[in-house]
Amino acid sequence: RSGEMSYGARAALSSTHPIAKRMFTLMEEKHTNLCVSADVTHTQELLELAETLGPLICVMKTHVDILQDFSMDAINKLKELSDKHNFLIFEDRKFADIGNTVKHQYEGGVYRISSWSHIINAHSVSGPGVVTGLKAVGQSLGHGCLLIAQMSSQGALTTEQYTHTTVKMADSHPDFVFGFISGSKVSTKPEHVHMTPGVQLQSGEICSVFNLVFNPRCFVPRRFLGDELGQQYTTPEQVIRLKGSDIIIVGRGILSASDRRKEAEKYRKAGWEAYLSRVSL
Ligand code: 6AU
Repeated sequence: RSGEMSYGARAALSSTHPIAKRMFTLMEEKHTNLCVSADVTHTQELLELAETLGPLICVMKTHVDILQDFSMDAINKLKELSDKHNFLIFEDRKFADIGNTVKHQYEGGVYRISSWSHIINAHSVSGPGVVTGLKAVGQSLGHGCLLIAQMSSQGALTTEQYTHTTVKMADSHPDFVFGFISGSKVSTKPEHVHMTPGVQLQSGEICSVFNLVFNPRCFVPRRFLGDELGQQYTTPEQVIRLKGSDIIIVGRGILSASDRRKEAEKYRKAGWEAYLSRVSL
């Protein structure tokens, strides 16, 4: 079962997509299954994150449409840092339209995502045309796509049937789709990569006096709480060891810390140790 195979062994399978191969290989080399979600609004901060956290991560996930000062110059610097520190770039664009539209969105516009992002993701809701459209642009560039099979947010419409159909869609496009965004392992194929958002280490919250008085929910561990806008959190240990996912995606867990590098190292260690305990089961 894929849960018991090492990342290295999965990289070596002949059916593993080149991007997944690269990912599994660098994960094994750098001892990391941490993807940082660089949800910042200025390019300088994005580049600082890439420089300081680069050695600790396997993937840097971006939302370039929240940058106030997006420029191709900044993107070129990000590309240099991805080479320097050996991590992959994942633009979390969540394509979700008909094939012809997503093709243009991926290739053109202001961001020209296909010219710099190794990885993109897409919702499967519009049917397989979304993959065909994206593949027409990304495949020849050697890029890969993740399908969103489950979402971390409260009330998400990704039912069991939806997830199942999404996995089948991925199976029909092994030359472009190499894995999933999901809360748990949804595919039994060891060549598929599973990346999970909604991760925080903290399992309890130190309540302020104000919260003790006015917010009884502060007695509930933070991972059950989320962020007031529907996000829900689980821990690296749960995600990697119990749910059988491969990569933890962490945004605010790291970004809101005063020492981001130190915090990222905690997540890298927690994710890696959970992986080691899983493969030695
Ligand atoms: O750690 P957070 O909560 O600060 O950030 C989580 C990141 C955000 C979301 O846009 C993204 O992960 N995300 C996704 C992705 C990666 O596709 C899917 C999902 O279901 N939930 C989720 O939070 O940048």
